[in-house]
Amino acid sequence: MADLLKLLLRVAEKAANVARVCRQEAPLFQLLVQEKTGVDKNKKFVQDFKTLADVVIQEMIRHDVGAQFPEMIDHIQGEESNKFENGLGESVIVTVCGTEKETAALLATVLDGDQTAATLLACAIHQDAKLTLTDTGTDDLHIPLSPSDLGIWIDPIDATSQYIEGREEAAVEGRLCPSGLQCALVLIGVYLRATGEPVMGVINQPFNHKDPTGWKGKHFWGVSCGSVKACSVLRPKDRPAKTTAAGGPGLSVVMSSSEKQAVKEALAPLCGPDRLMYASGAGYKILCVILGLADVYVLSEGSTFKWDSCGPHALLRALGGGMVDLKECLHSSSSSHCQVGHQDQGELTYHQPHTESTGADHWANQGGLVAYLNCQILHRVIGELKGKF
Ligand code: 2IP
Ligand code: CA
Ligand code: CA
Repeated sequence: MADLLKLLLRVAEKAANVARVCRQEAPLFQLLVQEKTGVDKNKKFVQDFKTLADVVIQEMIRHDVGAQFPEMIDHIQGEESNKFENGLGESVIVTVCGTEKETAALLATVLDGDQTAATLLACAIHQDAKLTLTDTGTDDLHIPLSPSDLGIWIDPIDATSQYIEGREEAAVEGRLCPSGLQCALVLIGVYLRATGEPVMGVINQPFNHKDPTGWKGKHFWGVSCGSVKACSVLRPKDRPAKTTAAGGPGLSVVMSSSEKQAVKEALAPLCGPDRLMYASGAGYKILCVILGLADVYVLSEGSTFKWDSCGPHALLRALGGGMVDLKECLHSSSSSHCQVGHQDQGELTYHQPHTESTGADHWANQGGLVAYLNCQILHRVIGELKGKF
């Protein structure tokens, strides 16, 4: 299934292009940043263009994966639904059509006849990403998976608020970006339908850095399938010491700035000075752990969803780490997560909805989570949090 990985890298790059085009092309950018005003209130398309960008990206990924792997088409899910209501109250199913012209015509109906915006968007959707896959290490990979056993979770754009706001923060080497365009990510995760185990993940950061020609992206991938573990990111033990969070005084923890005070206070004593950090975007915080910019990401609320965590979770597992349900770990009497045979205790899975919940909460990571690379550190964090909130 190295073909699937290559395809996901390509579609994620195409998704990143669509995200960049929406900010670069004036007619699309204006729609993206429109504020809700009195006059526009009934024109749902204007307020919801950001949702349309998400829907279009998700459908494009679904279309391209389904075309190459028809066995998977009914098992590709994401944050968005493809049903969209235009300014006239008509419901339109957004799909990627056979030709660019047809897609543009369909998008124009959603965009209340805005041909310019529809044409620009259709062009980006139908453009084949020129992603050079040399040096990614995917060529020699043999991944023992079959498409009919797999499902996919997509978050077309994570940290949408940062994407819309569009602040251009300068990145500092070895430090995370607390907010700004860098936090916006395209997330694609593949899991086993039978067990819900995440086995392959692709993360594309459309706005990684800016050069004189504009924003440039970066992609990351990982595979964790039985004994096959491979990742585009170096394993912690192979990293140059100064680029990692480990080794300094105390742990480094990344959280949402809206995290509970009790959790912040409980973890502060474990952390070194300035090492209790805050950043936007659930996917971006997990990426910070993957890259060693933080030891753990702790979230005490059920405010993330399967599409936020599946892809990045596969990269953590490829590097020997993982992501657990925080509530489950806090209530478990066992401390055996690191012991052989108990590796998967508390690990999040991706195949079972919470049938008692409604809407998006069906697929929430309800018990909160901890993302980690080192399970000894996970233990310390869980031990510290027990009984504290
Ligand atoms: C959001 C986004 C938010 C995050 C939230 C996610 O996804 O990643 O930034 O909150 O949990 O569901 P926070 O930044 O406080 O961690 P989206 O942008 O796709 O709605
Ligand atoms: Ca999200
Ligand atoms: Ca999203």
